[in-house]
Amino acid sequence: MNENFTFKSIARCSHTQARAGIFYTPHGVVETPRFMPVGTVATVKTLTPAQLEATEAQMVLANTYHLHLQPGEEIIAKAGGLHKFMNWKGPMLTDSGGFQVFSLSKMRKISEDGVIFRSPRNGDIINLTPEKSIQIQNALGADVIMAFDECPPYPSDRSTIIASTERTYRWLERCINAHECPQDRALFGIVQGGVYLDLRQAAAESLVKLDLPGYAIGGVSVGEPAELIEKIVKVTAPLLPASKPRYLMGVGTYREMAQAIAWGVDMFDCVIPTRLGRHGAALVQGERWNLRNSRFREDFTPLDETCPCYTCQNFSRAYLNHLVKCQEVLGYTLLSLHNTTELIRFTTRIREAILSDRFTEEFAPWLNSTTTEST
Ligand code: PRF
Ligand code: ZN
Repeated sequence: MNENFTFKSIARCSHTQARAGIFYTPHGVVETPRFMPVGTVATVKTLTPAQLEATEAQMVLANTYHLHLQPGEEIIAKAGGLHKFMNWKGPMLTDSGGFQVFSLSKMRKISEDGVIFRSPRNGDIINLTPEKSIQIQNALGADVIMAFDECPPYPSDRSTIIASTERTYRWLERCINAHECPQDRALFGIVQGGVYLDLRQAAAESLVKLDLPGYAIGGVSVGEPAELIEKIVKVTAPLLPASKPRYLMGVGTYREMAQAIAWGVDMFDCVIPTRLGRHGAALVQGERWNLRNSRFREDFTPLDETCPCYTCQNFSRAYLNHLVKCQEVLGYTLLSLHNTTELIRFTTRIREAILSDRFTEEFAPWLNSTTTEST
């Protein structure tokens, strides 16, 4: 057992598999369930670290793919690692880059060895392998690093997913061999398997045997219908060890998080709060509002009266409407600050409900309904 990365479950819901826990890392704790903001290029877009801290963010993400392209891991290592480089003192996690190569680069070739692609920045040929991804992530120095995996598109036929899931397993073995400092950095495995529940189950079972310090569910929210996401999580999460953190990658809508928590998931990440913020939109009590809308022109109330964030405590909807109409940077910062606070607060409210065993009562609207709206 790795004492630097223990996970303690401190309360269980009596109706679902939801749990409240504490994940200990060398840079502090993550109180779960919890939403993790995404800082792709070592910045959570538009927010200073002080503003980020005010959202009650604990663990923050960054991306191997982007940071390898710019500024390069050598520079970040020279700065003393990601924490020092970006001045984030709390826990950090880096994604392995595989998923980003698949979703962001056009010219790519995948083989048993890894993925070869052209840098969108300068056209250089880049060869990203499991070993290279781990080497980059070790140089970046986050607390949690992710296995290099293949995230196939939806839909993919069964034989494609079988081959891809098997390769992801072989890549995981190579990641484990390449990982040099397991006391300082926890390597999480990623369960793939597409929408085929038996393949998900087989992948989960073989990954669990490797006794990693944490497990993620990947390959969801890639365009499949919402009901399928819940089915995949329902089958996969309970197979992952109760004594380790469970992380659902790239998921961060209210409904998907609430449902996944009910199946025992602890951690989430998504670019939604900052992306919406930069598009002039706000998450308000489960809805998405476009602040450009003229209905806000003379609305001098706060975005959300119940929200403790700096934006809601100090500014009106009318002012936010004005800022986004003028495309002022402050508007995007204030909205990103609110949206990030809102999603973290949603997961901490769920955590408190689990602690008092009122999760299913208090969050029934998110758990029962099967409508497909996407907030
Ligand atoms: N793998 C990795 N990162 C990811 C995903 C994945 O499958 C997803 C899928 N939702 C988001 N981010 N490595
Ligand atoms: Zn707010």
